[in-house]
Amino acid sequence: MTEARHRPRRTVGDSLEDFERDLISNLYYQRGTTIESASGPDGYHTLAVTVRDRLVDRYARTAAAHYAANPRFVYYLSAEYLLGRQLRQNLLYTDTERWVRPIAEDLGVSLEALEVYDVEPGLGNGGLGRLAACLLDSLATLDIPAVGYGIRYEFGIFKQTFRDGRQVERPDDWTFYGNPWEFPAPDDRQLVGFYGATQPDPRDPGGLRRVWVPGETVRGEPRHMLVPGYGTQTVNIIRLWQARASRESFDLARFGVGQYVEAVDDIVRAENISKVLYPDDSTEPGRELRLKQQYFLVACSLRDIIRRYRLRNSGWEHFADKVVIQLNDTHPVMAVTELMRLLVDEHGVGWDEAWDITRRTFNYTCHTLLPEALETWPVRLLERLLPRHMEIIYAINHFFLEEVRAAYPGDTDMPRRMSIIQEGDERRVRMAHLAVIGSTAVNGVAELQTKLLAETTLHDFAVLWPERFHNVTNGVTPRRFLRMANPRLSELITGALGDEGWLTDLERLHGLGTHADDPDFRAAWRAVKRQNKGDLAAAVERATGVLIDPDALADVMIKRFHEYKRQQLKLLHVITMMNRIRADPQATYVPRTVLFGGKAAPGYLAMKQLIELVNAVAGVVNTDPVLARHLRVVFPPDYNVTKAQFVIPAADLSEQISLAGKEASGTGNMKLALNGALTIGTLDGANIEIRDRVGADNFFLFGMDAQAAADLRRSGYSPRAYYEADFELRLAVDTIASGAFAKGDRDAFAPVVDAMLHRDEYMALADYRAYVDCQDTVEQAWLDTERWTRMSILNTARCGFFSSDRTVREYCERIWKVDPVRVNP
Ligand code: GPU
Repeated sequence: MTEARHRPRRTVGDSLEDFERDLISNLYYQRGTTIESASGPDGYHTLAVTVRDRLVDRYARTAAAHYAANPRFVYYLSAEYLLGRQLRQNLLYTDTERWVRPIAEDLGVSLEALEVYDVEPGLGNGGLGRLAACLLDSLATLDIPAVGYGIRYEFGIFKQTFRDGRQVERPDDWTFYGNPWEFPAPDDRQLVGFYGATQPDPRDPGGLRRVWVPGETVRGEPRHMLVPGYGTQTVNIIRLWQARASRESFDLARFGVGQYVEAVDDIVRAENISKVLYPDDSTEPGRELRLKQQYFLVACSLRDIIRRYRLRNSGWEHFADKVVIQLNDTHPVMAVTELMRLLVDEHGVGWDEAWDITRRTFNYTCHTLLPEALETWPVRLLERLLPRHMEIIYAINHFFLEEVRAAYPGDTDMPRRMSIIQEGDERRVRMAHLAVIGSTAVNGVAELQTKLLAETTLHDFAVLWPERFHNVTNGVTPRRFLRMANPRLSELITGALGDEGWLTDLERLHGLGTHADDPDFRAAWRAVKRQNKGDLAAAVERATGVLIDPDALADVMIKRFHEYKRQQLKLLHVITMMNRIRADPQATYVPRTVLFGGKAAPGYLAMKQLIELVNAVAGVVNTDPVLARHLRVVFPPDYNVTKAQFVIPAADLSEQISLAGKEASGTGNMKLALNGALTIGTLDGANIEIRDRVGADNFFLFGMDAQAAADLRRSGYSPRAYYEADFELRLAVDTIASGAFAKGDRDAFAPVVDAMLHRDEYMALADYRAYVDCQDTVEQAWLDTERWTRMSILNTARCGFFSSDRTVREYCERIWKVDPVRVNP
């Protein structure tokens, strides 16, 4: 076992010459071409694998160190990951960009030109998926032994395009050019069963152990991607499962009689499981294939976790000491029943011992306060698709309800409320209840949400088991969202603080506080923002054809379209600005660019109409010479992680205007504040914690708090009353109703108007006046350039808390109880 045999490539002592030699060799032997005839994809792929190989070396050493230490591992189960582009990140993490630049220059190609082939894996919808990616980044950076498990969707989140302003979805064929970042591991494939029936196990007559004979089996083949830590040797992995038909699926009999297409029916059905990501954010369509995806992820991952456990351990008594599994929302919660099934049915562990192991292994993160986002599955569907799991759920529920009855003797309502089974015309399984019952720790993702969870959604559980409930406020990785997204600001920060230590110790940004009063530093700060805005203006022009003024206030609302996030409120403000300019075109106005970014779920018709309206308003504003002098509205399509990295560094104003009590946390709010944008926001989610840290003077607060919103709803909310009482609001709504954004067609946006005036589920009209007045305060602050700059610097300086390194440290200490394992160079 010589070093050389295990380490064909040395990253220590690696040089520009080594790198260049590897590049040429990879181009030649992997792409079968030469510099003279290489295409763009050839160049990208070659650079990618050359950088990747540096990480492979670290990964091999990480795996060896983990094997030797046999540590406790964190397994993160998530149906979504939004990793973002890989090339720049891996250049940064291997510190090889300094070589690639001169080599590329030599060859007459630019890194930027190659980067167009670096397609981000869009394996998620929004905040939940991006959080998973940030946590994995921080886990590796903190040297925590961890594996992320997910699904390798063949098609990720759809590409958003606009046709006549309407959202049109196109498939995201993200592996079209191949994906140089992943490694297939077919040896670690797993078989997953569906359907079929259960029968008694002769080894346990009349007992809880049973045999499940599935009616369909599907293979899961893993591929992994490397997840490097920053400033450390650790490289962890994320394992993504792809569904493949099992060998028996090919119907030779049919093929033999000429039914070639029918012969592959089962193959197609099996492989459909990982075909496409469900494009719903926070609201579940509840379809059978989605449940199949969830169980597929869970079944493959648990078997893999057990396989890994058994590499160094035997028996079950240490399982929960070596394994901790984090359930990212309810999507992977079937893992609780699957682990019970594996232990009891397949490994013959007694029920009580299996339950103890299971409960000690799992923890659950809840990312919502919306009741409709808490998944439930029809009992009848589960009985058919996963008959054994349904039996196990009944058994778990039985023992649990005994506990509830013992705790509340004589109370018949409590067992009904807490039961895993929701009774009614269609009986359903409440996945959140199963998650809480099957976990050691349950956490919310910001202080307010955790508090409201314990007071409302999960109140009964918080009373029964207060010790299970925790808050772990979300965070974001400063590597991607500050260093990579905003290199200019990063350089300024590093210059001011003396070194790059802040990249892994973000609280050091506090050191910028003293520079906030230095006029030269402020000027430099403004210059960075101005340059970033110039870059954004160029990108926006390319994407939309609309010219924007880099000196205008850049007001951004970037997030999924959802009623509770209240893009409609932002739009009412835009229309109010329009109406004011029209009423008095000679007055002076603060020039403003309003940038929207975000997708709507394809089935979410109200939000698709709102997108259409945003585009229609943009069309009117940008082409009206009077309006366009002061105001521009842009909506670059297909907002994703890559675009976030462009927009965030250029933002002056961050719109975080959800109805208080609805946004669990938000993470875009953190990214924007960290990049020096000032927030206009409600007391919702992590906005509250941002404001607490940056200071009330450096945050534009408006609107009802969660209590006021709940009170108003209870007292009977009437949007119409607000409409009638406020002249500007009435004018804004009437402008939409008049057909002004639809060439006079009054019907075009009637449903939007109708929803505002008659339902307004998230009470945008009630917060309108406070919001518009607060926007006036924003403009006053903007006019005082020095003051604004100071506020901006202080936002960055005081947002160190929102590093996902801090988030992961809290999970490690309070929930996972894991320690780092260092990897030697
Ligand atoms: N979130 Br539930 C999603 O992005 N998708 C979901 O299905 C659910 C929650 C978001 C929350 O809306 C957001 O407030 C939070 O910051 C994010 O998860 C990460 O916790």
